[in-house]
Amino acid sequence: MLTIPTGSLREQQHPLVHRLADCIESNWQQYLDLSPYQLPDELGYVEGRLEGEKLTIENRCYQTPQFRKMHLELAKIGKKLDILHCVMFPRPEYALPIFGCDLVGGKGRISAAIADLSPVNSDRILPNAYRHQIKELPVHQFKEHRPLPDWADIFSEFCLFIRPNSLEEEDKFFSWGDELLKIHCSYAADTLPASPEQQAEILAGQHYYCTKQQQNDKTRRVLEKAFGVEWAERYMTSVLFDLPT
Ligand code: 18B
Repeated sequence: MLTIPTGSLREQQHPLVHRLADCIESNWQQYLDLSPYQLPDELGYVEGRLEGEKLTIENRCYQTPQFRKMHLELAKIGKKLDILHCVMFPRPEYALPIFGCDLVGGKGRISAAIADLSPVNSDRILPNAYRHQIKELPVHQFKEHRPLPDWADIFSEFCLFIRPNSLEEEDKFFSWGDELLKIHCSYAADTLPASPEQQAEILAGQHYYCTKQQQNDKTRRVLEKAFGVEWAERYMTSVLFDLPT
């Protein structure tokens, strides 16, 4: 069994980032058979400066028989910005949705917390097994739901995008993310490859997902300011949302 290193950047980050990073990795360990995934060499751990603040990016990346790439990225810009970014890209042979999660915060509070299991089949509806289980989860109330931008038509009907308003809401978001991961990882661990026709559809759906995520200007702007336009483009298209082949 592969051992995931403990600690690191998350110890200096917002508690919700820290807890969710640990939770993601423990679900991965518990349900899936992980092996390392090699990111482009110089992009595993990155340091830069943004407006006089130190910017640190730490990437952890794995693959399994069902997942092409499971990426957990933590980033910190001085005291200004704390980020958790996570995407699980299934291999296109499997009819599995894409788990994605982003936490963005700064100065001690989280401003954006988003988690989804995004369908990539042509009808863009989650498999029934997922829908049944998600519908049975406890319904959490949040005071502040945030509107999704135009590019975000990739997300499912269950997509949760909020600004947590209290520790209790942070806990509720954490539990929701944990539940989605448990449903997803346990289903994925037993899933069999799809038919060739379905596989072509899945590949197209994953391409669509990645090209839409690449349009997130808020992510791009942070990276451009710290590392320049070309670097940001390369990072978004080769590390965050590379297209499957
Ligand atoms: N993202 N996010 O991952 N993004 O990567 N993120 C922001 O309070 C980064 C994903 C998503 O309102 C913001 O407004 C950086 C995944 C959505 O227009 C900032 C990295 C998902 C929004 C960043 C990163 C995802 C959003 C603004 C690389 C979903 C709202 C924060 C480490 C599955 C977009 C705020 C909008 C926002 C930055 C979603 C600063 C640098 C996987 C929908």
